[in-house]
Amino acid sequence: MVIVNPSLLTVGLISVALLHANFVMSQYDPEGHKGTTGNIKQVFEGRCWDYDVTRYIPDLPRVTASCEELWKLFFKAFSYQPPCAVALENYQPYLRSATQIVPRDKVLFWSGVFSLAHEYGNYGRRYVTLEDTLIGYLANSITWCGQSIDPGYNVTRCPAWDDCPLEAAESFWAGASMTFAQGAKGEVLLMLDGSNPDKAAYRRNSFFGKFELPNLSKEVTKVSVIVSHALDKPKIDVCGAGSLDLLETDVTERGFSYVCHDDPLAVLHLLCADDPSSRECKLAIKHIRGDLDPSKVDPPAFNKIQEFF
Ligand code: NFD
Repeated sequence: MVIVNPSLLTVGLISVALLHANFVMSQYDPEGHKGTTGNIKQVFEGRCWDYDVTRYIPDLPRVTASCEELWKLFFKAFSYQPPCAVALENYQPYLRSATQIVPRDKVLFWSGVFSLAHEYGNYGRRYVTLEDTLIGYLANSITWCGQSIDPGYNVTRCPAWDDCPLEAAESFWAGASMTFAQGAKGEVLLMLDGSNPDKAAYRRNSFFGKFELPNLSKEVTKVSVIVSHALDKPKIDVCGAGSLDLLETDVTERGFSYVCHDDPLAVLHLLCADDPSSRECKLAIKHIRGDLDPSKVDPPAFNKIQEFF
């Protein structure tokens, strides 16, 4: 029988964590090699019209360029070109025309936690991600690449990002990430995955590490980090150790202040809403109701209480 110090248990229960499969959901399918998304022009322009009507985020400035103009600039950047040789600069006219400056203290970056970050940001209402801005919204989760012959884009197969250094979509996201970081102001938030056995939470070669952190504007004061952990899974990367140590160094060397929180309650509650039957969420519920027998529960993997926001 495991005897648990009740105060330890209390603290541990509150530091419940996250899941991998659920919050690492994004559009990337390594085996996919799909061609350019069907009806890409209509999808792009339709999204653009809809962004102004139903997706409009009150604090973000409206873009003056028309949806047709934006499509032309985006298409020109990669069409009729080899898919592996699209320079970041090609997207500059589109990026310049579609840029919106995000209000101070509202920018949210993420690595490995696509779904969770967008849920936490409430799709632009609490925090604004690149994909909540028009630049990212129009391109998110679609595939594209060029070819020299008509119609100028390949409908059957686009290379994987890892197959070539300047893949059409990878160059886009690099340029978009830089632009997004250059416009950030005040305190920025970064959400990371602390439960991936194959990828460190912070990597210098991630888009965040390569294109966002190095391009943060001088108007940024602080980088506030949330490390999320999959519910009932080992906590591999935590604040103050491993890759988070490296992140603190990289952030403070650039003159920003740094703070890091493992599994803040607001994030934990989101995870428990998706997976209330996980062991950690069930324990938390029992604890809240006061009907937990401490002698029957193993201590959690780490014991930090995080009161955050
Ligand atoms: P990540 P991160 N091949 O989760 N952002 O820090 C293909 F095809 O590791 C947004 O690198 O975090 N896709 C988007 C890949 C894309 C590959 C890039 C690969 N080898 C950057 N590697 C976006 N919305 O798609 C990674 N990906 C794709 C900006 C895959 O879709 C955001 O502002 C994965 O979900 C955010 O702050 C996504 O790239 C940061 O950079 C992110 O990879 C996230 O890039």
